[in-house]
This record gives sequence, structure tokens and C-alpha cells, in this order.
Amino acid sequence: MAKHEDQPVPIYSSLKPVYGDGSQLEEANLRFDKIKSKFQEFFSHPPDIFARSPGRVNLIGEHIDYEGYSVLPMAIRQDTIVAIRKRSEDDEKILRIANLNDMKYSMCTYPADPHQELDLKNLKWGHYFICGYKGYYEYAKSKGVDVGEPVGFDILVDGTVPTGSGLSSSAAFVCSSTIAIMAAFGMNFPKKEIAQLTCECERHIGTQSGGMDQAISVMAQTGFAELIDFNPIRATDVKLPRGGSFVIAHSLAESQKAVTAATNYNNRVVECRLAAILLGIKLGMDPKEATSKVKTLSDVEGLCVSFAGNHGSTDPVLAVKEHLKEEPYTATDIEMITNERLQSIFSNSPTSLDVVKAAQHFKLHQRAVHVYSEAKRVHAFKDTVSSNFSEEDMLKKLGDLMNESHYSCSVLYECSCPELEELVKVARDNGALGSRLTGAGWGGCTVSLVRENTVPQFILELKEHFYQLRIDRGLISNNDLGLYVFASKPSSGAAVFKF
Ligand code: NG1
Repeated sequence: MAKHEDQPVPIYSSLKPVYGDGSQLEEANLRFDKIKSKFQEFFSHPPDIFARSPGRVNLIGEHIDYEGYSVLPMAIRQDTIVAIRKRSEDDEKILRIANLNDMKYSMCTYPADPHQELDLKNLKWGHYFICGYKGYYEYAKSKGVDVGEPVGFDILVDGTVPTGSGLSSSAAFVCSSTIAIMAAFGMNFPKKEIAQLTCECERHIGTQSGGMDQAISVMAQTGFAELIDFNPIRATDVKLPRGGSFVIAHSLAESQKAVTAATNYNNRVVECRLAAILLGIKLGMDPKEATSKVKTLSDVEGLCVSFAGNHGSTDPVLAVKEHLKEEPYTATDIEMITNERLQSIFSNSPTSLDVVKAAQHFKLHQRAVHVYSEAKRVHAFKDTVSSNFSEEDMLKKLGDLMNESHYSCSVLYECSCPELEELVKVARDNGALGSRLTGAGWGGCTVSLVRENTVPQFILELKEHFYQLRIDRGLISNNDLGLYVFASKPSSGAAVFKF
């Protein structure tokens, strides 16, 4: 049988294979009925096809996917559904994108031209659909598919992944959009190629996405977390220990990833590239070669490991400690080593140039130590899960790795925030074996490993010690608490429904 990354996205004629049975299926039936009737109301026709793609929680491996290192996420049940219908030949060639929640997201209209530039100064929610739309055309063209003249589409979106929460609402939206367009054209491609293309096309919105979110959203399997490798993309099923449960909790600080890209997410991508270039040069590369060829820390890992080898170790961190100073680098410090202006190194990446313009200094030592040590923790996590430790020892070890990961994100990578720190502490003080921020950080959610039989009590403790104050202040309502804190089991990946 083909590996699951080589298989196409499944096409189902019923909701059961994705939503199971029982109350989840009932809920899904109601949701699809609502989507159908709203579609009819907006566009006076029923949709032809539906595509869905889930959000995810990353268990370990933060901010290392864009450096080429493996990560270990699982899909959650919250997802984005895109209902779509091709407009007829005589209709105007436009994309009308509506949302089930039309109070919050009003209808957006775009031209059907797949080459249109997205106006990033005027971010609209519909832009995420256009990322998928452009991505489909770019990919189909590269595969020699005759895409013909653009046609119009009517689209209705419904998302249940909380936005700005580190649970990948954006990837769920971009992946379901791409798959909906693909299905509307009667096309299907191997999941690993869809994962790659959706990762690339999310860059149209201005973030230099790493690929984890799209990969897990497209390739997840019910009941498993996945070890995702990159270059090439590959997914390996990881069975989690039965006695443990992962509880996701929102810090209620919203991380505005696209808006803060130049100082947060993209800044770290740039810092990692600069750290990698400097390491390459210090370890013997010609500066010109380093600035043109070295893109990620994984590109120079071999050099760092050989350096470590000469000192009786295998740890690339040793090279970082020796060759990158702990004090922040100024642009001039770096340019003295590279013999090239930063503007020139990043000249073909406008989003990186924005970073260079906004940055006062660059913390290369800390970022590189985080990336190399986090990459190791991912494999330690996977090895622990497949070891023959007793369940208790296994859970403890996994919890420790999660705590170490959080420390590294918080102190070395500086992608935490006060609300996340408070929530992690409350979780650990109330029985979590491990607790960490998940996703990009700077707000969003934590994930905590908790003994299965203590989950309800744990959630009550989080409510009492973290949420109650916020409920009293009117930040959230008591009735909505279930949206912000819940236990999650590994759910299934993207699918198409044709009824
Ligand atoms: P979220 O949490 O969805 O913003 C982002 C990146 C990931 C990964 C994590 C940090 C996108 C779409 N996703 O996730 O690729 O780098 O941060 O581990 O940019």
C-alpha cells in the first residue's frame, strides 16, 4: 500500500469517516445543513462540493520547521469547511467569498485572475482563500495541467478553529480552500504535494511559513500524532501513551501573526538564517558562498557536528557556544563578518527586508541554541513514546521534555508572553506533567500533558485559577469556556465531501 503521504485526499459521500458517530456526527450534520442553507441564501444555488481541513496542536518542536527540522503535531477536531460552486460560463468571472459567521466576516469579492497581487496593507479575511486559489493555479501550471481561462466561484466558509490561538486556523483555511478549488476542477494530488504547495502559497499573505501546519492538516490520521519530516515532506504515525491526555488552553492573548510578522515570526526566520551564515563562515566557509547558499541552521549542522566531534561531542550547540557571542549583534557586527550588506543578502525577500528595517539587533546565539536543542527534543519525545518505559515513567519523561521546550521558547526564543507564562505555571501547579506554549506563541494556546483520569479536575483548576478572573472582568463568558479549554484526541486530516 502507498504511504499515506503519497495518497490523494480522500473523497467521502458521508460525514462518518471524519466525524465518527454519536454526538460529534450529529453536530456535524447540523453544521453542514446550516452551511448548505446559508449557501443557498447567499448564492441562490446549492454548493457542488465541500472540503475540510483541521487545525492542529503541536506537541513538541516549535519554530524549527522552517529550519528544516522534524516536528510532532496532531490534528484537532476543530476545522475549516469550504463549500464551493463553480459559477456558470455566462456569470461574471469573480470569486464571491462568504462566511457562515457573516456578522464577523462580511462577504469579500475578488477578480478570478489567479495572478492578482494581494493587497497586504489592506488585509481582508478572504485573502486566505486567495492564497489557496493562487497556489492551486501555480501548482497545476507547474505540473503541466491545462488550467484554461479562469472561471468564477461562489464560496462559503465556516471555521471552528479559534483564530490567533496557535492552533493553525490559517493553515486549516488555506488547505481547505486549496483542496476545495482542486476538487471543484475535478483534480486530486498526493497529500505530500498538497502539503508543500499550501505551505508555499500561505506565503502570499506575507508570513514565511514553515510547513508543519499544512503538513499535519493534510496528512493527519485519526488516533495518531505525526512526526513530520521536511525535504521531502513525510509523515510517520506516532501512537501516544494511553494514560495521558493533552489539554489545550487559550491564554486569551491573541497573536496577530500577519500584523506582527516583521518583529516576531519573520524576525526569527531572519535571525536563524543570519546565525546559520555566521556559523558557516566561522567554521570555514567562504563568506560569499555562505551568504548565497546557507538558508537554514540545518544547512550548517554538519559543520557544527564536525566541530563538536573534534571536542569529543556530537552536539551542534557546542559550535554555537564557541562561535556566536551571547550579546546581541548589530547589523554592522554581522556585515563585518559577511562582507555584505544585510539589504543585499535579503534583496530577493521583501518580507525579510521589512525585518532588517525594523530590527535594532539580532540575538543569534540564543536562537541557534533553541533550534538545535528543540530539534533533539522532538526525537527524544518520539523515542520515549516508542520505548518500553513504564507508563508512569514515560508520561514523566514526556512532560519533562515539554517543560524544557517551553523554557527554551520562552527564554532563548522569546516567543512567549505574560499570559502564556501565567497559564503554564497554573497548569504545572495543578497537576500537569508538562505544559508549554504551542504554535508560534506571542499569545495563543498552551498544551499540557495530564493523566487521563484527572482531566476534568484539571480543567476545573484552570477555570478557578486562570479563567475565573477573566470571566469576572467580562473578557469571556462562562458559557464559552469550552471553546477556550478542552482535551483533545488526535483527529483526521483533510477530506472532500461530495454528497
Ligand atoms: P501558527 O501557530 O499556526 O502561527 C507558525 C507556523 C508554523 C511553525 C510555528 C512555530 C505558519 C502558517 N505556521 O504556526 O509553520 O513555524 O509557527 O513552531 O506560519
